[in-house]
This record gives sequence, C-alpha cells and structure tokens, in this order.
Amino acid sequence: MVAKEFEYKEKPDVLVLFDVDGTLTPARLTISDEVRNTLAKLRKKCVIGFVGGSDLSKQLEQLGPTVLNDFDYAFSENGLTAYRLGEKLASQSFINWIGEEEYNKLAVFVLKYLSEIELPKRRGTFLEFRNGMINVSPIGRNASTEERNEFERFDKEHQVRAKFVEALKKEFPHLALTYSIGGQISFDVFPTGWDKTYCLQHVEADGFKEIHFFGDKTMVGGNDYEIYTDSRTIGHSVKSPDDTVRILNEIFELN
Ligand code: M1P
Repeated sequence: MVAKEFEYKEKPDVLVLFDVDGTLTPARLTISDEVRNTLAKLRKKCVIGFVGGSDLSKQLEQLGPTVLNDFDYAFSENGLTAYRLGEKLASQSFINWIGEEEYNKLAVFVLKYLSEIELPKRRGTFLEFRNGMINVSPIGRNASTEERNEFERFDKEHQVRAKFVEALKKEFPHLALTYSIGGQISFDVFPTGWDKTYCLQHVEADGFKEIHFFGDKTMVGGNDYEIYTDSRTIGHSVKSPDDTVRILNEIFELN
C-alpha cells in the first residue's frame, strides 16, 4: 500500500535514490541549477531521496540549506542519520556498536600511524568522529579543493590509503569493520553491513514497488557497489551529474 503522504505523486510506489558526490554534485562541490530543477520535476512524479557517505553538515553545504525539504528521504552516513519528510528517524551509533575501549585503541592506532608516514602536506582533522562511522584522512579534512586534488594524485601513485587500510585490517582482525575509500582524501570505517544498503530498512514500511539507485562508485570496492547490486534496487551507474540528468530524462520522461 502506498503511503498517504506520497499519494499526490504520479508514481507514488517508485522511489529514486541518489548518491551525492559525483552523482548529484561534482566531488565535494555544490549542486547545479540544472540538477536541482531536474530533481524538482522528478519529485512530482516519484518519491526521491539521497544517500551519502558524508555527514549531514556536508550535504547541507553541497545540496543546500533546505535539503531536508527538497527530498522525501535524506540519508547521511549511509542512512545512520535518516530523515523522512523532514522528520528524524531512529538510528544506531558507531560508538555504541564498538564500545569506548576498542574505539580508543583504534583511534590511537590511526593517529600513531598517521604521524609516522611520509606525506608532502598535512592540514587538520585527520580523524572525524561521526554518528555511524569514523572518517580517516591522511592529509586532513581541512584541505582546500586544490590540496584535495594534489592528495588524490599523490595517493594514486603511492597508495597511501590502501596501505593504511591493510595495516588496520591486520591490527584489528577481530573487529567486523568495513573500510571504504569513497572520496578523494579519506576513507570511512564502519561496521560491516552499514554500507549504503543500510538505508533501505528505513524505506521498507513504505512498500515501494521499484527502488532506483543512481551512483558513480558502483565498481567492486566503490562505496555504491553494495546498494547498486542489491536485489531490492534497480542500479544505474553514472559518470557525472550531467549523466544523471540525461538518464533521468530518458527513464522518467521529464521534458
Ligand atoms: O561521499 C563520498 C565520501 O565523501 C567524502 O570523502 P573525501 O573527503 O575523501 O572526498 C567523505 O565525506 C566520505 O565520508 C564520503 O564517503
């Protein structure tokens, strides 16, 4: 049965979910008017939501201050922070899952490892503590856009993040953690299973007949892979926000 709140739409039993970086916006940058207008047209037809790895403060910067009103569903940190029609839904937390003692060991290892590796530049905020995960960045989250691009090139050559992840797996084999390199300068660490498929439990009660997912990191190891290949979704792999708009116009006949 279709939820009452969505009855006004043309296709109230169709949900379209979007990754943020590389799908709705260029990496870490803001949404264009073209994407915004396309989403507004789509929302008249279907139920729409975003599911990002970042926390809500980043999505407010990227998608705009009215983001909770512009989408039917808003999922930050893979859905560990979740909103439906602007109302917050109940969710779990990383710290409750891992416990203070193990988290302390993990944080100490991360900070020690970071202090010992060779890097051309270091900025600030190397370990970001979020509700549903931690985010680890060798250069630091305070890096500028130019510094991000520099780090990304350096990392391609030296595999800083991949080596770091291997060291963490070796040190903490008893923890069921997933390490996800989804962006340019960092990687996310969260309990296995708390990938983007986590958000799907929040939409179950609305009984959608079709759930579309659009993402750019859909390859194995990318942070869209699990939800893109999940049997509950119809996955669309995109190369850029322009590509997203093109496919939406084709499938949902928005023009
Ligand atoms: O949304 C993808 C990733 O975006 C950011 O990554 P980075 O800062 O490395 O470009 C982070 O917010 C990360 O958590 C997120 O998965």
